[in-house]
Amino acid sequence: MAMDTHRSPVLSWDSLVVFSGLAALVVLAVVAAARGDLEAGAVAVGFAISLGLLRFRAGLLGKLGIGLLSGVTLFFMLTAAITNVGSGSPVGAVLLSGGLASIALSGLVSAIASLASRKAVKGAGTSPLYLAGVSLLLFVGLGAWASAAGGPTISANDATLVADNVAFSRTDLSAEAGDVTVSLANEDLFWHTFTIESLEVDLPVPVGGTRSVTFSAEPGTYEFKCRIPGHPEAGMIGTLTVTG
Ligand SMILES: [Cu+2]
Repeated sequence: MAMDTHRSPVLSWDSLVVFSGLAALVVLAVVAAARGDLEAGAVAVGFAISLGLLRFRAGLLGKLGIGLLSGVTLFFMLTAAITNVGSGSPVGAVLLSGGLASIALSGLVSAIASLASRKAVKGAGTSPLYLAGVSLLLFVGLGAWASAAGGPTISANDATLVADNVAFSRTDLSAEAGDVTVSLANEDLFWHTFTIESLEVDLPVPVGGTRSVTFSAEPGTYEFKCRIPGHPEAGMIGTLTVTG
């Protein structure tokens, strides 16, 4: 064999950055198109721009962009996947968030490794392959865990809300005084909350998840909102009327 393995590694950090960026772009674009999810579309555009920037200045800005977007995606998707499993969400919701978390893990680490080795000799041997393997294991592990954890458990509720495309399905809720239960299903790719500050109610709901909260309320009107910055301004705000 005359092949020089140092000069043609099986998988380099540089190529893993590109693979991860492309994979994230494709998954996010499909989610954006299939669900009409504006935030997923925005992040997909970010990955597309970063991939384009890889062509300039030795890829510095592109790698920074992919690393940064991957880091944010990893944080949100991994916490979403784990809490989804913990609350028995559908396997599909766990696989979507788990898959994105896996892709983002590989994008983040390969971008850091690639940036760190910019001035060193290119070609990192088998380390990128190990990382790709670890990402795949994370994905398979989350999927298996979700399958074993069983289906969703949704109880009867006084009020049921859906968050879709940075909007609540209803902005007027009513309930009788006493114990009030509200459940929120999040059909977007990013977190939303059901928050009533005056009652100290705060229910974070991850991607694809459904959560319920029970609180006691006296007769009156209460403002509820999603406390993610920018979301109340986008219209995620409403009124709960409690009658005696
Ligand atoms: Cu929100």
